[in-house]
Amino acid sequence: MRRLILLLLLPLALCVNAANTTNCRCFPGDPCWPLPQEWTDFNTTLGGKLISTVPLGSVCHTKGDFSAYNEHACANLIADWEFPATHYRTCTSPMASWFSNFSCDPFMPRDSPCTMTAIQPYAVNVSGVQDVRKTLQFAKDHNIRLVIRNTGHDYLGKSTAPGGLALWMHHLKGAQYLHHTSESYSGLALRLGAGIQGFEGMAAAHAQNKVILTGNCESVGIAGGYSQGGGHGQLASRFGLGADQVLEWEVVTAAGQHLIVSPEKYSDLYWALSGGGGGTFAVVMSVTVKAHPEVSTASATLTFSGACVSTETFWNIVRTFVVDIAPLVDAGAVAIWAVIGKSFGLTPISWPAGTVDQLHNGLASTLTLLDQSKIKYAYNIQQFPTFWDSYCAMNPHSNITEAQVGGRLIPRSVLESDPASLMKTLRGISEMGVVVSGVSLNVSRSPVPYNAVNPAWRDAAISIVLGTGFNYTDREENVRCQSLLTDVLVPRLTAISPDSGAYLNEADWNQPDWQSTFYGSNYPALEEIKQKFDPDEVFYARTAVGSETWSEQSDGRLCRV
Ligand SMILES: Cc1cc2nc3c(=O)[nH]c(=O)nc-3n(C[C@H](O)[C@H](O)[C@H](O)COP(=O)(O)OP(=O)(O)OC[C@H]3O[C@@H](n4cnc5c(N)ncnc54)[C@H](O)[C@@H]3O)c2cc1C
Ligand SMILES: *[C@@H]1O[C@H](CO)[C@@H](O)[C@H](O)[C@H]1NC(C)=O
Ligand SMILES: *[C@@H]1O[C@H](CO)[C@@H](O)[C@H](O)[C@H]1NC(C)=O
Ligand SMILES: *[C@@H]1O[C@H](CO)[C@@H](O)[C@H](O)[C@H]1NC(C)=O
Ligand SMILES: *[C@@H]1O[C@H](CO)[C@@H](O)[C@H](O)[C@H]1NC(C)=O
Ligand SMILES: *[C@@H]1O[C@H](CO)[C@@H](O)[C@H](O)[C@H]1NC(C)=O
Ligand SMILES: *[C@@H]1O[C@H](CO)[C@@H](O)[C@H](O)[C@H]1NC(C)=O
Ligand SMILES: CC(=O)N[C@H]1CO[C@H](CO)[C@@H](O)[C@@H]1O
Repeated sequence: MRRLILLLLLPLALCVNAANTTNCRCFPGDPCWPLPQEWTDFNTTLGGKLISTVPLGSVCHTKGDFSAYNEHACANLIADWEFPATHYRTCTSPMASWFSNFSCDPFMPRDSPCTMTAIQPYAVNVSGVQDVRKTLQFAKDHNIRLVIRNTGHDYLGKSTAPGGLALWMHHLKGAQYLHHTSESYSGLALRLGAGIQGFEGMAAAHAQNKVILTGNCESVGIAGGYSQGGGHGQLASRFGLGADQVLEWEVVTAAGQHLIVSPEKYSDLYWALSGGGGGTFAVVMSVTVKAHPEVSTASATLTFSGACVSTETFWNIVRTFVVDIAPLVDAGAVAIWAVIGKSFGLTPISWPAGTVDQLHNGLASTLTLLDQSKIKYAYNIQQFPTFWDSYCAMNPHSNITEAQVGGRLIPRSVLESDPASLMKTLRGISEMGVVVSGVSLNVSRSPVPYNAVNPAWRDAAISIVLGTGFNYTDREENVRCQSLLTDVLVPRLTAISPDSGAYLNEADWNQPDWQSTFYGSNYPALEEIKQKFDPDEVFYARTAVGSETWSEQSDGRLCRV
């Protein structure tokens, strides 16, 4: 009897093996792709939480599998396109449109076909640990590419998976205020569900008269790519990066284990998750972060145009600003600034625990030069009773970034020893019509926190992000701008900062040597931890640790190299 079963099973097993002789993830249309009934059964085990994705732009198209043209709905979609909420409310739409690959693009002619090859066809609307476990199992059983999606802010396409299945974390919205006691920290903390976004986390902290680290863009998630990838914000000079705030991660591992991970328990996984990048080590269900006391905050915005002065004068003022704010930054301030052509905007500089007088003094050299150059400027400086008030009043609402980006962390040593060559480089880039933005901050910490944050962050004075425009209708132009970033612009920044790196969340997705650039000397250790906790490589994200063992084909199919 036993022998008979074996004999019966043998051809079946062969058949399963033959299902894919190539080393690729199963792709829609392949014979190995689950049958409609299998998806339905999977949906039943999930209690109906499986979503068959419909591309956002379907209402703007008359052709293709997903076309559902509706003039009014399409006009509304285009009007709201730049708002992050248009995308983060969906389980598919990436804010970096490059990763939708111009399919179902609302800006394309309405008769251009709406298909869905570049984004994931299915998502699971996660509401708990069991949903994650079942999805992991289904993806493993059917050899399907899995991706973790939170808000879709990612610039590098890490939350988008052609032919894949997404774990959509957005609805895990719990927030809990607590006392946390461990060997390394004893104090107040917030436990935040994986779907909590900056504005919700800040509000939860504010309700207790506390603050937590969040991004400048209020809709970036906290537990996902932000805290796992580093995470800067206006409190970073005072308290460190987002990853430095993490006390505990609640995770589900690739093997389906539900763990609480901390510097004391599963310390290697804690280390990797805290700065080693999202989407690759485990599925985070919630994060517990330090909550800090509120403080009175001084903050200022400054904008001016150099249209009526020489380029020389304009950049001399920019240099004065960038160099002379260093003492403010060391004392706890963070400045968010940008140069677009001959316009400069500081939006804002904020200094928790600083005073308006001190802040004004720190900006005095810049203002004096503006006066001497007879440049009109808009300057607004205020003292706020709390950081919350400052953030609400001074921080502009962020739209999605309609640009392709490249970035570099500029070390403090470059700013101090050779500001002239830094400025020459930035000016050269700016004169090519590229947006140059900077976040000036000081996240040096002593001792260096126990986590996998790229060591280049600890020496950095500025995180520079370059933006070449994004054209929704001209793919070739974007390809050209992308090559410009990869081949010309970012290398110029690298040339003046050869030993530094880049912020893995705000960088060129095509960055050569991304392992050392994004992760620094931590890469080998991160690879080992990836091997240990995800030996079958269930988790894959572009430029994530371990992702070099896969390559994406032109149709989006993921294959082992
Ligand atoms: C307009 C804009 C402004 C920004 N401002 C800032 C800023 O001020 N400071 C800053 O540091 N960054 C900023 N960023 C970058 C931001 O931190 C990254 O885009 C980050 O990856 C977003 O994380 P998310 O979870 O919200 O997004 P997603 O795109 O959904 O996910 C990003 C990555 O995290 C992974 N991930 C998400 N959730 C989980 C989870 N629960 N478990 C495991 N992995 C997960 C995903 O798989 C993916 O790899 C900004 C981005 C944009 C577009
Ligand atoms: C899953 O089931 C729910 C509830 O029955 C249904 O609304 C949804 O459309 C189903 N999803 C798929 C992909 O069929
Ligand atoms: C943000 O997007 C909205 C909607 O597209 C637009 O009206 C607004 O001008 C944008 N704001 C900025 C600062 O670009
Ligand atoms: C996802 O699940 C949440 C509950 O966790 C529910 O409120 C929401 O409507 C669901 N969204 C979709 C698109 O199914
Ligand atoms: C940060 O500030 C401290 C002084 O508080 C200084 O010693 C250190 O060099 C600064 N680091 C950077 C990278 O600016
Ligand atoms: C995008 O490209 C098209 C075609 O080349 C061009 O007509 C259009 O002006 C471009 N749009 C922008 C915003 O640059
Ligand atoms: C993206 O678009 C290009 C050009 O249309 C196409 O060749 C390619 O297969 C697409 N890739 C994906 C992942 O959809
Ligand atoms: C049986 C099966 O699904 N085979 C697929 C394996 O992957 C290749 C692409 O690499 C597909 O073409 C096959 O259809």
